[in-house]
Amino acid sequence: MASSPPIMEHLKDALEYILTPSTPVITIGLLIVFFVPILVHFFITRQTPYTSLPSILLAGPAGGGKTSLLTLLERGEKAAETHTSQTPHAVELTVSSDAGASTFREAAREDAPGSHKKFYLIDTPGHGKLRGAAMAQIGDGKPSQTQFGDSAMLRGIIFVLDAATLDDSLADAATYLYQVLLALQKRAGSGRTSRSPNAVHVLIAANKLDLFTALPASLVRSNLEAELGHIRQSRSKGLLDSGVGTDEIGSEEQDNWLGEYGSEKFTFGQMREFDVEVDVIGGSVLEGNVDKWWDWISGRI
Ligand SMILES: Nc1nc2c(ncn2[C@@H]2O[C@H](COP(=O)(O)OP(=O)(O)O)[C@@H](O)[C@H]2O)c(=O)[nH]1
Ligand SMILES: [Mg+2]
Repeated sequence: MASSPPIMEHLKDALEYILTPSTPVITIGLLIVFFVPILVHFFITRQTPYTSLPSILLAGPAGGGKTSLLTLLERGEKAAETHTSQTPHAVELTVSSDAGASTFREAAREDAPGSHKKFYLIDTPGHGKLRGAAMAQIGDGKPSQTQFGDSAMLRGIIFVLDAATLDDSLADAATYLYQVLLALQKRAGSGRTSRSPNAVHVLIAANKLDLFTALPASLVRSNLEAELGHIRQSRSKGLLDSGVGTDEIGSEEQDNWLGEYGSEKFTFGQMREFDVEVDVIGGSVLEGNVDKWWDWISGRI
């Protein structure tokens, strides 16, 4: 019985070896300490699909400058001739929290200081019959997969319009904007019963201010508000004229009323009740004057 069983001997040896400070043991220990977290990180980021990026949607009538804006932001240079978009198209862009950057190009550089956040910028066709693509991206606030990820990740809508021809195209632009705002209003309403969707704000980008016929942002705002008021009025005319009191009008009628129910004039401020903030800012893609729009995007992401 002098010799203990060989297994115990081996165990004792192994234990002694591990507990004695030696280069290989320390090296293996350090390797584990350093690489396990890195491996875990890669494992987790692999599992998170790209589709979880927040997104900004470009909408607005055809010819407003959506595709030119997307190209400018993507390449940082003036757009070549664009062609009429038939299908939605998205690019991945980066905003940085660099407060010192004076232009969007500086703030969007990969090596800009500050923290970086990626997002999708989604271009959609503006032609009347193809507007369903933009409306599908807005969704109803419930998580639903669209072509560019979850519609619940939508953070903002840039409604680009041509401020130089707005006088002639006001009715068409306002009709489209009405659709967009009503969809957002319904989206916010649907959230009241369940999980509230993230607020989606709207930037009305009054583009082409380089042209001398262009209306300033303040006029674009008041013209649109007035036209949206007319559209709202004509859509509900049948019911309001029939002399039925507001209580007797079905809730469906209230659901389809944009802004404050029963109000005479429409203002963008009425959308605040539905968590929709509307800004009107002028700019020009042609002159690269889009920094204020870029700041607005940075604030949404
Ligand atoms: N003068 C001027 N023209 C512009 C500006 N931005 C875009 N355009 C032109 O407007 C036209 C329509 O632009 P596009 O990006 O295709 O509009 P989209 O239909 O909204 O995608 C193109 O010929 C552009 O060159 C601008 O700021 N000023
Ligand atoms: Mg286009």
